[in-house]
Amino acid sequence: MQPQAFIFDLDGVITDTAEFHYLAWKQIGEELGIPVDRELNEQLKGVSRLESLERILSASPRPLSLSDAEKEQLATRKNNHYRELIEAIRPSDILPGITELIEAIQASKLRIALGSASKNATFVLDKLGLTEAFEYIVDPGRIAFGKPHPETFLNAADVLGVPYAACIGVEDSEAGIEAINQAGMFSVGVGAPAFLHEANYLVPDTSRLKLDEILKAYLNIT
Ligand code: B16
Ligand code: MG
Repeated sequence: MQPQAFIFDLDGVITDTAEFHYLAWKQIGEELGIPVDRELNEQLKGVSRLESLERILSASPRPLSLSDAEKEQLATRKNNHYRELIEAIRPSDILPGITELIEAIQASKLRIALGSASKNATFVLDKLGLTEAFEYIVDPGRIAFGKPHPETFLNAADVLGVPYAACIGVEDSEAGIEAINQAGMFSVGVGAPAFLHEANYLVPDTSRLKLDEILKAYLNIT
């Protein structure tokens, strides 16, 4: 089958907002007496705000029992801090190689959608000046099951009207790679093999994302 569409993750793939999510959760963790280190953070990438909080609470060294209202408050505080951190994002914060990759995809007449779990995704894309590049942006508020469930990616393909097997998903998170694989799509991972070994094609960082290499790998596997 020939590929027809790319579905991109946002945080950690298009721009380094994954680091800002980490810093914001780390601050909440410090308030709660729960160390949020980079290893725990790998389990938070791609996962919704409330599910991320649940995973942090599960890592607590002492038993914590919080009401739903208290959890909502913590999640809101995390988001307020995150919003402060992303306020200054500019087009120069697009990660290396991404602009070139998007241009190459457009020149090849392939379709492009965004499959992010973040409710801040449209804000970030606007700041980066990239909104127009995406034909469709998944609204995570309308997704019942977040990553690692495949619904985010299936929704993008359904709206584009492209068969799942003709889609290529690009992700920096373990949960996201699982979601793409479960969707029956070709998965491209950006990051370390320790976390992303299930990816069909893996690069260490975004500067290594080259359209011709990705298409070669896709055609070899499908
Ligand atoms: P928000 P992605 C995900 O975005 C992040 O990786 C994850 O850390 C975050 O918790 C999730 O979005 C929800 O984000 O709190 O802004 O709604 O990687 O799927 O683009
Ligand atoms: Mg991500």
